[in-house]
Amino acid sequence: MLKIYGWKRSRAARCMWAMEEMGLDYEQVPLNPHAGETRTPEYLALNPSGKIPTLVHDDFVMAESMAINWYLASSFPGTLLPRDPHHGAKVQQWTLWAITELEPPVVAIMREGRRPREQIDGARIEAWHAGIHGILEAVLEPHLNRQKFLLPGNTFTLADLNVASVASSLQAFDIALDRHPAVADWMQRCLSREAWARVQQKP
Ligand SMILES: N[C@@H](CCC(=O)N[C@@H](CS)C(=O)NCC(=O)O)C(=O)O
Repeated sequence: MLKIYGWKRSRAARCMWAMEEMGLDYEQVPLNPHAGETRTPEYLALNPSGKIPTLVHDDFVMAESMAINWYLASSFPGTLLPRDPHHGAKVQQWTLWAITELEPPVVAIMREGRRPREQIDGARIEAWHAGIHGILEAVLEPHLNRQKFLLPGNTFTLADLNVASVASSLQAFDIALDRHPAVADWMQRCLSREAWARVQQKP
């Protein structure tokens, strides 16, 4: 039995996306952190950081969305995680790039936007925007100009899912992709997948 804790407006969405891609049967417990639902003693016993997502697979408990996705893709083999060790390593490379290079400035912009209007530092937001455009231009755009998906072989893999799940919030923070047409096309390919559409129907 697979159970994922977290509502879709969180990093739990990327884990549900992975399970939807793999056709797995799972239960979602749509915890809302803004309502204190991640700070109950029951939830803190599962995940002491009080963050979502958490995956429970029978009696095995996992935190950290990207580690959960690796666990899912390696426990339920399919096309998301290629067998070739070079490809598996590339999945890790892209995933780490997404969470260490791309996600931090996106989260910083989100947090800055939550401050009282008079305290928002527009110059800092602009610098984060410039940084994001810089790495998209230097890393993702040239790569996706050469191939349809992140790994060789024209196949959607966990690398695409993990990176697109981070990039899916760019638009919400006014980071337009029209300056990066190959990235925009790839995002369209990833986010038009039925599995992602099914996640959007969740609470
Ligand atoms: N590195 C963790 C981050 C988890 C995280 O920060 N989750 C957010 C929602 S996306 C959360 O639970 N925030 C509520 C809080 O910090 O209290 C992961 O990828 O799973």
